Amino acid sequence: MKIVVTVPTYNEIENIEALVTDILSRDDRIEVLVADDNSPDGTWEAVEKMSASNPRVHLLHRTTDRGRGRAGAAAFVWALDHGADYAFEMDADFSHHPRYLPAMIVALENGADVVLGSRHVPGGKDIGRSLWRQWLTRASNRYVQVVLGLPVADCNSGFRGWSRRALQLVRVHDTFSPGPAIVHELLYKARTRDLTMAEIPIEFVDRELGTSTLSFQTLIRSYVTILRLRFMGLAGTLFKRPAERPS
Ligand SMILES: Nc1nc2c(ncn2[C@@H]2O[C@H](COP(=O)(O)OP(=O)(O)OP(=O)(O)O)[C@@H](O)[C@H]2O)c(=O)[nH]1
Ligand SMILES: [Mg+2]
Repeated sequence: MKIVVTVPTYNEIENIEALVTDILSRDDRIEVLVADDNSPDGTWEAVEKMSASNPRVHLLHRTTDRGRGRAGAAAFVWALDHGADYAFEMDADFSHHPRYLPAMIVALENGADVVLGSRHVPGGKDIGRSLWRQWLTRASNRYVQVVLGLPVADCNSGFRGWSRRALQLVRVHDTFSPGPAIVHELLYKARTRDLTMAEIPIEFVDRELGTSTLSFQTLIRSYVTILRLRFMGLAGTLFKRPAERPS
């Protein structure tokens, strides 16, 4: 049994070493893959150093096709290529705490195809963010639920685990979202494949160290991508390689 926990990073030098160490301590079967887009702050060099002395740490050092979505998809493809039975994705800024990994692994072992770390199920929380930001999260969550018809409480969660079969069924090697909308693209594709989804309550904590890469422009682009996903679903083109489509 091999579990690969992937972490997309851009300028996370203040978080990455502590995060990787914490993730590895949660289960002996876990290996970590950091997918870094050539961060100028030395994140990838730090991971490279860790990987030299620890065979459970891996680096995907990306120098082209930058983006959180591209990095996340490439990391899942790496996990499949390296024989992962389960693959997880989580942010590097401790918003997604590794302490939830064991319960999420159990959910997959109990037969879920996809497991989400969820703020919006009983026991889940959104901590440390301004009321405005919490409202924005809830409003955008509602938008995604309605537009894509997703049967989950927290559609925006980027803290997720997948079975190998589920990643193959959503054709993770053939995604197109460049930014954060990758989480919606994969979830929507999972829905169209009738995959079962479980949600584990998490306390989502706002980042304390490092800086956010999320801009207003990225947010708007994600909302447009979500609409496009729905149209593609209706047109039956969701699973055709959409390389020529604009992002
Ligand atoms: N590889 C890669 N990772 C990225 C990129 N942009 C963001 N990330 C990572 O994606 C994860 C989520 O990014 P954040 O900046 O925390 O975005 P957010 O959680 O929506 O915003 P905050 O509320 O400010 O934390 C983090 O682990 C980032 O380091 C990118 O262009 N490439
Ligand atoms: Mg964050």
